[in-house]
Amino acid sequence: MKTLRQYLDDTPCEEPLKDLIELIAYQSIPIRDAFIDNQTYAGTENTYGEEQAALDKWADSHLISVLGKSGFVKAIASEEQADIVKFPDAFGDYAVVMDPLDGSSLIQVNLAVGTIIGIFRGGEALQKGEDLAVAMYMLYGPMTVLTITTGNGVNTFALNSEGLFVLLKENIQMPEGKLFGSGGIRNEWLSAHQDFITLCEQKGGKLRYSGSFVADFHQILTYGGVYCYPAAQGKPEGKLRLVFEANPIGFIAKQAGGAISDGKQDLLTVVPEKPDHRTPIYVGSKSIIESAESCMKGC
Ligand code: FDP
Repeated sequence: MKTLRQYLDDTPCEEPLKDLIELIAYQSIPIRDAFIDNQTYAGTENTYGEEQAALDKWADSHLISVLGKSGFVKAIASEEQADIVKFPDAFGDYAVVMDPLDGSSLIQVNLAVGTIIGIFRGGEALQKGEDLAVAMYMLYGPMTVLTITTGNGVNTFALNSEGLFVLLKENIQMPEGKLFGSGGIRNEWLSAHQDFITLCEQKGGKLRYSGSFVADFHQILTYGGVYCYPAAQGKPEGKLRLVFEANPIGFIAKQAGGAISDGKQDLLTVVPEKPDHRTPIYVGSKSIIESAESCMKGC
């Protein structure tokens, strides 16, 4: 079976980028090993005022330490850091954007959570999503899987018993499926979003929402449909972040034939204003995202 390295060797990626991708992908092993000792909350809040899980903090400091020492990376924008972490002496010129542990509320209940990563060339972390060189996530479910694009299609690898990522699914295309899941509190949804969810139901859609963006997206990538975390009354920016969550996942969605939108525009074309730029998110099969945009138009 083709290993991650063999796959990377077939891409036009430059050698340091291949090394950086492998380095990050295999951090899934120590991160997964850290679950057992980091089950609860850390007693601290991140820059967004959200309670940090111990594993959020562990994965964040682990990845920053490994990437800092590697010399490949000039800058890291992490969901768990208020400011961009800089490595001016790095020999490499990549910038990494990351959500070290997405879906933290599910750690204690042993549902799937993941690590979301984007890599830019040029050492600058606040770039448009469409300019990503690489988008990937490691999903810690019954298997540990890596879904990755380097801009030439989407592939998923599974970590085998020898600790190697081997190809599981090649050239993934997202079907026009009917799953839908929406975050937020129904009573606080805008009426246009309510209309969109009603439309999904009228079209025979089936509700699927776990509370882990990366896991819910993995399901949408496989079966088709839509994941959304909308704007709400008093929260026009929604909950999720453009830089660490929407852009890497949206880049993968687009490479698989899907789309990502804030309800009005392709999120991959938006220049981030700051690391913690939040945005409403609709990501999934192309025609459902078009329906979301028609419902949200003018609201
Ligand atoms: P979490 O804060 O637990 O890391 O953006 C973070 C996120 O989870 C997403 O992974 C998830 O889809 C969403 O928030 C869950 O929010 P709700 O608890 O409001 O549903």
